[in-house]
Amino acid sequence: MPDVVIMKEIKGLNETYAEENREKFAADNVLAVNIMGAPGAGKTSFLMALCDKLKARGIRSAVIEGDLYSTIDTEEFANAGYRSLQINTEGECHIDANVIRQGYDRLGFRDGVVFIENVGNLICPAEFDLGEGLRIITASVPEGDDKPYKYIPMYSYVDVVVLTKCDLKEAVGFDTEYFTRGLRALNEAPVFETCAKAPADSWGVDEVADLVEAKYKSI
Ligand SMILES: Nc1nc2c(ncn2[C@@H]2O[C@H](COP(=O)(O)OP(=O)(O)OP(=O)(O)O)[C@@H](O)[C@H]2O)c(=O)[nH]1
Ligand SMILES: [Mg+2]
Repeated sequence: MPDVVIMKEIKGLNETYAEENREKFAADNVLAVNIMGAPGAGKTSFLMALCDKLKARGIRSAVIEGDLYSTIDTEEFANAGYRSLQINTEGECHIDANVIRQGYDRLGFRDGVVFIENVGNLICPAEFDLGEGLRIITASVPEGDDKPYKYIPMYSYVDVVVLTKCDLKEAVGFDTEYFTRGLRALNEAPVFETCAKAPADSWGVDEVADLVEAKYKSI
C-alpha cells in the first residue's frame, strides 16, 4: 500500500509545518485567517470589504492569495495599498502549510491580520491545517442552501460562516433556515449575511470585522 504510506507522510509533515507557522504567527503578533469557499463564491470581494473595515479601525491587514494561475486577485489588493503575495499552485487544488511557511516569510509582515485566500474548492482545503487562528468559509447564496448537507468535512472544519451575495437571496430562493439546520448538525459556527458587490456599499461585513478584531486583540 505505498500510496497510503505516502499520503500519511505528507499529512504528518503538513502538521509539523502548521505547528511551526502557528508559533511564528504568535511570535509576530499576527492573526492568520484562512478564507475558503467555492470558485467565484465572492472570497476576494468580501475580503477587500473586510480589509477596508479593519483599516478604518486601525488594524493592519496583508493578504496571501492562492490560485492555480494568475495574479488577478493579488493585483487588486496591491492596487488598494495592501501588502500582498500571490501563490500559484499550478494545478494543486489547495494551499498547504509548507507553502504558507515560505510565502509568509516573503511577505515580511507583523502586528496585524494575514488573510490567506485559499484556492476555490470545497473539499481539499479542509484537509490541510495551515497553522491559522481562524477559519472562515464564504458560502455564496447562488451556490444553493444544501451545501452543508453535501460538503460535510468543509462545513465541520470552519469557525465562521459568511453568506455572500445576499442581495441575490430572493432571486435564487435561498432558504437560510434550511442552510443553518444543515450546518448546526455539524458545527456551532456563527453565520453572517453579507453583500460586497461594491466594497464601499457592502453590508453585513462590519459584524465579521467585529469578530476578527476581537480575535486579533485576544492573541
Ligand atoms: N451580486 C453580488 N455579486 C458579488 C458579490 N460579491 C462578489 N460578487 C461577484 O461575484 C463574482 C466573483 O467574485 P470574487 O470576489 O472574484 O470571487 P472569488 O471567490 O474570489 O473567486 P475566485 O478567487 O476566482 O475563486 C464577481 O463577478 C463579483 O463581482 C455580492 O455580494 N453580490
Ligand atoms: Mg478570488
